[in-house]
Amino acid sequence: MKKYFIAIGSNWPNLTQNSESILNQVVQRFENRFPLDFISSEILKSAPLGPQNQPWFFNMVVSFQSSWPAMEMLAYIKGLETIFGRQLRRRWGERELDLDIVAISDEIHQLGRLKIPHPQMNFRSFVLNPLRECDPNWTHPLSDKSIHQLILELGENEAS
Ligand code: PH2
Ligand code: MG
Ligand code: MG
Repeated sequence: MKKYFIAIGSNWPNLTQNSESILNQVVQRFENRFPLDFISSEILKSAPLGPQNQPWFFNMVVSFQSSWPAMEMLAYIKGLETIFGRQLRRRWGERELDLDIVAISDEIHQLGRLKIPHPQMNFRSFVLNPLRECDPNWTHPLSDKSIHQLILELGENEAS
């Protein structure tokens, strides 16, 4: 068993649901499928990183135990993005649903197209803060920094 941390984001409605409703539906799917030690953070609203002419994002993180290999989990979350109406648009642009594997216990994957921990996580407070809600004891396996330390450092960089 290993502990998955998955970031969920949305800033665009699909045909039938707004972003908040999409997030709640997705959380339910994850909880039904992966009930073991399932935890979800609060939903937070954050200003868009990247192009500014798009709505604010709704972001959160869920964590749970699973023995699934990373590539199977990647296929599963890509399937969910499709189910919830994800359309191909500009990079870092608006999206109905974005699911990213942020971390898997203390695993490091650096080869191929799946990088774990997510290379951008340290720069994203909308990932770090919800992750800390799920597991305040998580440590980044590459830098050995605690989640608390990463949040402090991000705050210092943003202030400068
Ligand atoms: N995701 C992006 C690009 N920009 N900004 C916020 N606030 N939240 C996101 O989840 C996000 C973003 C591409 O994945
Ligand atoms: Mg993303
Ligand atoms: Mg993504």
